[in-house]
Amino acid sequence: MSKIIDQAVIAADNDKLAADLKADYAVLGEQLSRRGIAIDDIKAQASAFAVALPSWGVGTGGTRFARFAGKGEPRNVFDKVQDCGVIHQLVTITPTVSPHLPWDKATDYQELRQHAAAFGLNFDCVNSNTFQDQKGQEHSYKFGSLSHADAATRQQAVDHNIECIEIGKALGAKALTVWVGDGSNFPGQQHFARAFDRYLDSNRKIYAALPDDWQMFLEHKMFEPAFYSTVLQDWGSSYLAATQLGEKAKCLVDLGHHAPNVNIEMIVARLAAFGRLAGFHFNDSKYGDDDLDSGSINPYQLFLIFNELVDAAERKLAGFKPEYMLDQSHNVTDPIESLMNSAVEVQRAYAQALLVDRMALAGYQDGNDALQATRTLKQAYLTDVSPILAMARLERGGAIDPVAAYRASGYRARVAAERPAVASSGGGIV
Ligand code: LRH
Ligand code: MN
Repeated sequence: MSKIIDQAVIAADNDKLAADLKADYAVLGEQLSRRGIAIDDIKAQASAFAVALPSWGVGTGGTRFARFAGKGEPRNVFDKVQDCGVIHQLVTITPTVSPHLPWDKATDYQELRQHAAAFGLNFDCVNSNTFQDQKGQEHSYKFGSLSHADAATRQQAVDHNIECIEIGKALGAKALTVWVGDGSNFPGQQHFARAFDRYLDSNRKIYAALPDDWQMFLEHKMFEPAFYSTVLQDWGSSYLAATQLGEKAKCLVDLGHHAPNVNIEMIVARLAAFGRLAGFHFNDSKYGDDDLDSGSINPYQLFLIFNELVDAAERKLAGFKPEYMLDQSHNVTDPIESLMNSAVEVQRAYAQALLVDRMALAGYQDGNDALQATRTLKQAYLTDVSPILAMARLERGGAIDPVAAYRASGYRARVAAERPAVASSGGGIV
């Protein structure tokens, strides 16, 4: 595996931090053993944790108002994959990249696959895009795509998704995520039932093109770009659609696609219980689909979601194999630093959830001891698992402090010199 960052730079930074880390790890190990928990077991599970990187997340993001390009913006999917390689080298828990088409179109996908493999990366779930019109496109998606009133426009969107499956097969992916912005801005503009029927009919054609070992992830979203109704607006609509399509269709939960204060952890518990939890697009938000860094606004919600996931795994629910992906927009930070930090914050929530005393919790729940029940969760959440996560990184050849090692490497300055500067532009998330 070729190392993009000089391993000596990482080693030098680790050498400064290793002694303190070993001391902190020992102290935490002592604390956990008093709770009947073997710290090395938690480290082993945290070490095996993995979350996929969004190819579109390594470029600076923007809003509808503006996008302020950063230095060394990736020029193409090969640059994006190299930047993902830097992230994986330093945090060691992001072995896959989720591509987005046509943003990541290439002429030779075998070459792209080998390029990724050189950095220890594989390709994960492919994302289609029928929420923008491409140059020379025959039919516009202005009034929707898979649910469009016009059959030729729907067929064009179906064909694009089938092309994404073909490209995904060449990249070694095993799933397709379908998010559509289809909806309406005015009451009466769209017939809710007919639009949903058209959406289902189009997805049946995509579903029929799935290889046997593939899955199809339906991504619901409350609003934006439509501001009155969205065809796949909530988890209920997604569950209905998935159960109409077949076993290979599941419901993907993007944390930012819910109204503020929605109990997302309960949605996760429901979808897991009925075998339709596809996985996640992790991010954080305070108002809308803000696509902020995971764990940056509401880390307790992220923990509560993983509390449900660990519970589901321990209860060995049928078909429970969720895919973990980040889906964020980095408008004011170095995307590589944000993605490294976010991957670790998602891993942190998982490790904290492993510390929950589930026997005690079940007892308090069955005994209606609400206070002791919630304190049992808080004890796990309030445990600083940083030494476990850092020790796992160190033992896998990563950085104890990924951001410090990254900054010491001068990688951003290096690619800024190699890659032509990109002018800031009008709106758009990428
Ligand atoms: C829609 C979404 C979807 C992606 C896009 C980049 O808001 O979450 O997952 O296709 O962002
Ligand atoms: Mn998403």
